[in-house]
Amino acid sequence: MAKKFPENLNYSGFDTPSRVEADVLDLEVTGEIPMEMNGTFFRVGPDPQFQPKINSPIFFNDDGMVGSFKFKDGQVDFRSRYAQTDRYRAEKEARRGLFGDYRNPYTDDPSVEGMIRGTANTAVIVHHGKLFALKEDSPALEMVPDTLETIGYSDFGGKFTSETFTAHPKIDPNNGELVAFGYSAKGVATLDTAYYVIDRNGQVVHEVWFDCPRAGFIHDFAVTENFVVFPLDNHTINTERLKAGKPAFVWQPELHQMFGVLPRRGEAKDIRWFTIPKKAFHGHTVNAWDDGTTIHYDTTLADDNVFAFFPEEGGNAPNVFDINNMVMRLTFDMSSDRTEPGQTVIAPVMAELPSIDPRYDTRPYTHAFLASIDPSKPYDFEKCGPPSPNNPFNSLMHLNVRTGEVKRWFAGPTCAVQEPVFVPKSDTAEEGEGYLVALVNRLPERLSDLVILDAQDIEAGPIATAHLPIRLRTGLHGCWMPSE
Ligand code: V55
Ligand code: FE
Repeated sequence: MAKKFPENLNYSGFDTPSRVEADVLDLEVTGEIPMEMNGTFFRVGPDPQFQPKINSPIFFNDDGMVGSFKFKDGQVDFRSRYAQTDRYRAEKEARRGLFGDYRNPYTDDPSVEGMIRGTANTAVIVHHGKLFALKEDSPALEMVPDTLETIGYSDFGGKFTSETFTAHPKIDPNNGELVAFGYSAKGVATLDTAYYVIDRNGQVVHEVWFDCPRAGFIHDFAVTENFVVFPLDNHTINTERLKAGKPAFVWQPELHQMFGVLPRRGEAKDIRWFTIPKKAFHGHTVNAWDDGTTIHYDTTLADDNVFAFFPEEGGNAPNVFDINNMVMRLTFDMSSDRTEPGQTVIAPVMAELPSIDPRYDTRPYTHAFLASIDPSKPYDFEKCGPPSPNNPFNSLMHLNVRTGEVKRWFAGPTCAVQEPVFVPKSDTAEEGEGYLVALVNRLPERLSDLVILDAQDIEAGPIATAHLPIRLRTGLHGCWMPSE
């Protein structure tokens, strides 16, 4: 019998389940879409196909819904499709939720025992002409870029044997390599971590297995010309917790943030662990580069547990809106025995979900773009209700990482912004010369807009806004695929 969705912050307001797959040709546009924008903006976020098997407070556990905005000749076409994971297909067949809590197979229906639990809801990337929808507890799910049809989980020619694939692989623009890893690579709560280099044709060319010092989140990582850095945060997971039905991860700040540094073509014996001995929560990698011996790793860093749904043992967690977050540069000196990275503040502002010019990934760079909270700006509580912790951002931000200069565009008192993605103007354009695309949640109208800004002048506001006739729930990460 059909039931209502549980009363739950994640299923209310703008994030009410949508469950709509759509095709909308030639979106209505205010302003002018630049004619040189030829390509597709992909994005993904959670949107449950069915009422969940259990009522859980974790926003990260619903089916991935992939959206594409295809830009051509000044027009934009929208399409959305579910990422058809094994889980999605099993539940569709059963016509109900079969999978239980986040990262907890012990809460599943017995009929799905041993099945890949991934939702493919966290990030999308394009590599060797293929679109991959990613969830860090599962392999990469291959989809067709043009149609958003699902092919299935990929093992990259049989050589990718890790059970998991990060949601934040990096593509090196200099050689086309896809640099990736999986943690809990031999199953949930295992220490095994697998690192892979996949060449521009999708073939695995380097593989390293190592054990992490503890089983915890490694959500993002950093890649430079000569090194990779694995940031291990303060949340840990173990099977006793899962069997007891507790939240999968527990926040243990006394363990401190750890960073495993490996030469990009290194072996397991080469890994060196660094520690930041204070309470902190690293979010996403902005970019990283090295000069041969020193690694510069730019990241967002908060001063407390951003995942309130994974609290301390006993349930203690801060209010998300009280946490201080900033953009930091961590420096790892590989020529000394120091085990603490240097830490300098690039910008002391609340900003997350960074994007850079992809042609500068893994190399020295200047420009970063993020979603941000500008606390000086108003919020229309009356029209919008309480701000959602799933999407607290009211502004897009351009950060010059060399000077620390910040420019922002405020989306308005009834809007929230999602992750911006940078689109280069052309192959030969200078760094940062291009456009910024981002979804705007129009909260009272419950509709979504896609804004397009001149990345070098975001304070001027959108040069074009494509209006969707539907609402796209708060999502996570996106990417741009040029048409050639
Ligand atoms: C994150 C997001 C996830 C997840 C683990 O933002 C970490 C971090 C959307 O799913 O499963
Ligand atoms: Fe992420």
